[in-house]
Amino acid sequence: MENIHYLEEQFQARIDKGERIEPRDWMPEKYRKTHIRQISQHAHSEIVGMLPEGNWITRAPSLRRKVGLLAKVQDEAGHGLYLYSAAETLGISRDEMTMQLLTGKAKYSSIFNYPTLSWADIGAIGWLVDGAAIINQVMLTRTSYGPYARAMVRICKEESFHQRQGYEIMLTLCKGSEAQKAMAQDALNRFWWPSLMMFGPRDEDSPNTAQSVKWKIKRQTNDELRQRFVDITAPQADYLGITIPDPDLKWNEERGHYDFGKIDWEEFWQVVKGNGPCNKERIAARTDAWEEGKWVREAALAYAAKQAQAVEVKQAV
Ligand code: BYC
Repeated sequence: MENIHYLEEQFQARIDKGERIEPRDWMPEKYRKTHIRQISQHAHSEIVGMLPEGNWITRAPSLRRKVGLLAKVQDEAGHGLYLYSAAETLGISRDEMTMQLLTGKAKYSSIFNYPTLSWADIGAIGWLVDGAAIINQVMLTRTSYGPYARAMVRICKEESFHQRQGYEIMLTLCKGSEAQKAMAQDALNRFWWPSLMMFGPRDEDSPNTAQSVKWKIKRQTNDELRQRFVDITAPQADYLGITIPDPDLKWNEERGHYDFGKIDWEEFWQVVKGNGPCNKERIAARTDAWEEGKWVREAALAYAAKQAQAVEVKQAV
């Protein structure tokens, strides 16, 4: 017991000094579990996040838009893979993580349970969802667990391209016909509040924040990041000439921040619990992908076994 306390103190001292924790280093069990939870949920979000956008690849309005969207969706797959690999360094397998997603044990971001109804939604997702993701993830490039922090560096570079492609879609629509501008406004109306929810519950309702800040997993709280997102995004909406659907959104000179209205937390928890507009559809799509990929996994294993056997025979000769 004494020994554990000593190890924990040493561990906290390393974190306080700003040292990175690496896979073979001693770490408290809860630190390991928190990382498995967060990194795997982050990976699942990247993979599930491909679905609402993939929905528009065949219907992108031009070849240029199609190529851009294809590249973005492929990037999300890459992000999922780096993150699953980072989580595997903590002693969980990719199969176990997949099972946790498919059985509802592991969460993924609430935002991907909303439908993409028009092409403007692809613009709004790039602008708002990737914009929110960057704000959260730039913080994570300095997170205390080495493999996670390193994965985040590349992910953030790609997310910044995603955000720009989304904003450029919005800009084009807002400079277009009345109908196109109305489509952009409608997408903003539907994606604004769910984007604010991406940052997670209010700090006072966030059970994980205090410990995660102490371990420098999180360097800023959910509310701090949400405020930063509003401060950055409100002027961008003004530039587009469309209106954020919040009558209480107002610059507060004294605070040096935008004030904003109340988030519907009941909606957030309903979506997190599986009752959002597309939760069932998203999990069904991932379950199909898992089942349809079975033969590929089996073929890869059979091939690896055959190769290993061939090496054994060669060594025996
Ligand atoms: N949706 O104590 P809290 C992207 C859960 S971007 C669903 O504050 P924590 C992408 C939370 O897991 C999106 N669940 O938790 C972008 C916890 O439940 P459990 C992914 C949520 O972990 C564009 C409970 O609520 N980004 O991938 O300290 C295209 C209490 O919350 C949500 C990341 O995953 C939510 N929005 O803070 C494609 C970033 N919010 O686990 C893809 C990494 C909270 O105890 N993750 N919950 O059962 C994080 O930074 C943190 O995990 C969070 C939550 C800020 C999200």
